Amino acid sequence: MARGEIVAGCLAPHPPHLVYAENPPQNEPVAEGGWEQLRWGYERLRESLKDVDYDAIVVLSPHWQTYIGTHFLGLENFQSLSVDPIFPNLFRYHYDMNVDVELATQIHDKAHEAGLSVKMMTNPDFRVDYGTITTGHMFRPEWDKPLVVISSNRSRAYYSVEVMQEMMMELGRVTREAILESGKKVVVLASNSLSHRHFTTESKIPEDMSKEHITSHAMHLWDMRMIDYMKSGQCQRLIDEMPEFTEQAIAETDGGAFTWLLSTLEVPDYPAILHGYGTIIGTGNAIVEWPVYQHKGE
Ligand code: 2X7
Ligand code: FE2
Repeated sequence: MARGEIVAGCLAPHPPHLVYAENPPQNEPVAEGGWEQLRWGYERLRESLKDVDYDAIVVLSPHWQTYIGTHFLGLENFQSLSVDPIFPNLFRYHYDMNVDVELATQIHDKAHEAGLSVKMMTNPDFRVDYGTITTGHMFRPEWDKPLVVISSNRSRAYYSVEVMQEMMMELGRVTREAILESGKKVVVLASNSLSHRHFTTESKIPEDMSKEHITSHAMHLWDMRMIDYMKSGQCQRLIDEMPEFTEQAIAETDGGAFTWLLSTLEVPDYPAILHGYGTIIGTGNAIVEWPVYQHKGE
């Protein structure tokens, strides 16, 4: 069997506002647009990968929170209505999602062998979190590729950012190994915002873009610093500064997805492609691609 490969890795944030503003048939609320900078960013990401061949999408979402170990969706199909608990006015999405259970089990088993606490989630009534669904929809609205969905074990909340990083570096390493052994071509996605300080009230028309901006200059500076490292291929600095960034920018990197992503890509030293940056209810969001397919054989 040919060796598998990770063809690309992406930072692919999941504010439900993006799906709301797109008005897809699966979502009940209706919007007059909004957050175009980010939605155009997702368009550019999809365009960039349109000729890249892959079999499955592996995503880690901070909104599937499992406090005892890392869990993996473990059934072939999940269908239900997903409602955002904070923004039920924006996100009531009817999803129908297929899972690559074989690959999920391979990653699960590798993680188990490495001593990580893991579990396959096989409850047919389980409701998939809105982070996974929003990233899944914005990355590939056709839903025609199977997903592997990985939970966030919140080790930052139980221990510290440093412990979280160690665990996510290891989870990323075994994810990569399992993918290479699987023979499959895969895209890996970290579903998270950067700075994550929200406004505490919503404007009357949520998509009124005259009200949208970053919550503070400090958050902006942190986001730009991290993006600069991505664009200049300095991912080790991202890892090194993740503790300060996560704490000072209240960043959604606390869920471990970004550290895990960088580890699956072996902490790249080549430039990432920034497809878009924008704020959503004050949080900072970047759509970024590491085009591994361009660096084959290096
Ligand atoms: O989950 C989110 C998020 N990360 C950022 C902004 C708004 C809503 O939901
Ligand atoms: Fe979030």
